[in-house]
Amino acid sequence: MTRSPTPYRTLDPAGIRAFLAAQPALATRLGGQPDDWRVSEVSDGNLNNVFLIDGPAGGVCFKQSLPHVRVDPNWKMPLDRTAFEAAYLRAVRPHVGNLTTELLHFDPDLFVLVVESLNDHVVLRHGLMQGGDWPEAAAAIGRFVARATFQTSPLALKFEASSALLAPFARNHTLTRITVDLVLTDPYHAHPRNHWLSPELDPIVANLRADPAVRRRVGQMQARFLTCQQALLHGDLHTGSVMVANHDTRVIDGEFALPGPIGFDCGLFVGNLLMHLFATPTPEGRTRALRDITQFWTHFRQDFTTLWTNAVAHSQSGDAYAAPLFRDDPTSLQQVQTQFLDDIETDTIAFAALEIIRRLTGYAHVADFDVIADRTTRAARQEAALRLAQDLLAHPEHTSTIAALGTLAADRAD
Ligand code: SR1
Ligand code: MG
Repeated sequence: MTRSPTPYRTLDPAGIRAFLAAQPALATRLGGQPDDWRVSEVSDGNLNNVFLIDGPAGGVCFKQSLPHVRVDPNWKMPLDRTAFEAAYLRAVRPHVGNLTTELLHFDPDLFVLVVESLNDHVVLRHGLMQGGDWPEAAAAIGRFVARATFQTSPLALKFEASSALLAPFARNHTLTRITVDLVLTDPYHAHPRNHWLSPELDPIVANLRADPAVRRRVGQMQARFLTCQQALLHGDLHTGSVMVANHDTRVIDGEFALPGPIGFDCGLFVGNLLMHLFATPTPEGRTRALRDITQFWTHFRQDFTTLWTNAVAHSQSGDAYAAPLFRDDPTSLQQVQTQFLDDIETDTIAFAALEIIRRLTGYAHVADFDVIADRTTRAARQEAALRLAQDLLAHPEHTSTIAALGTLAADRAD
């Protein structure tokens, strides 16, 4: 029998109750009767409706694509993003376990995604802005990126398998277009979507756009993003895509997933930690941000290398750097690993700079600098972050490691 599709409609709280009541596993998870369930809207990102539903026995998180950008109903958008998020969870959860959320249900007609509820958690960005500290979180994100990218790359998979895994995500055109425009292009020319703290930042924005070295590096990174399909990426790994609680860190919101350069995921996370470093008003906050950047990178690099070494040793590696060539030559293996990870480090620094520039001068800003009440101080901190980003793009040879980046950023932020 063929299933007749339910026409799409945006569900309100009553519709959400009815939808969940019709799914026996979800209704059991919540317990009691639909009228007992508390439905609270917690939409925080730019794109989707998100609700938490709590019942007598437990909770779930409900997310639905809208036919437009949530924060701009005039910006129409196809609905398929939650389908990509569901596919991303299916692809990476076996490798990362509880570093992300459990997928409980996906409805392909209503574009509804239901995942486990993280009631005890806060969004990392919000927590950091309030002066909170989660000393294990950055290391956990480093492990997440290492596992999610290594295991979906041809380093771990035969080419037939990596190709079959990555191909559907190469069709995530709607959200990849957002990234190409909003992250990689718009901030470098006049575009009506751009905005910034004006007039204070007008000179630095003009200077950035007029810098030919910046233009050349941005062009290189556009090409890298679009042509270097190393692994399956999360695609939007900023501090708003991470939820934290004591001893528990989860990556959420994988709707931007696409095949791409691993340094893109690393760079977005590092770029957001750098913005927090420039925005946080206390020396202790800045020390913690620097620690988090170091922890993230150290754990990413260590875990990625260990996964790779073990895969080769057990002849379980993929078709890139194939085990028969390297199994009995640990010196060469170490050399190619170092080069591979150094290249990711270079990409990470450039993508971190691009993320800072787009979050301060493009369409979608971040709240981190809002903690600075005084406008002159806020402008000065944002200008310092933008100058750092410009220098990273114009002179990549001056700052070639995350360690050097941390030292430079701490110096400029003090
Ligand atoms: C219109 S979407 C704007 C931004 O929000 C998302 O979280 C991504 O970061 C995107 O660039
Ligand atoms: Mg998001």
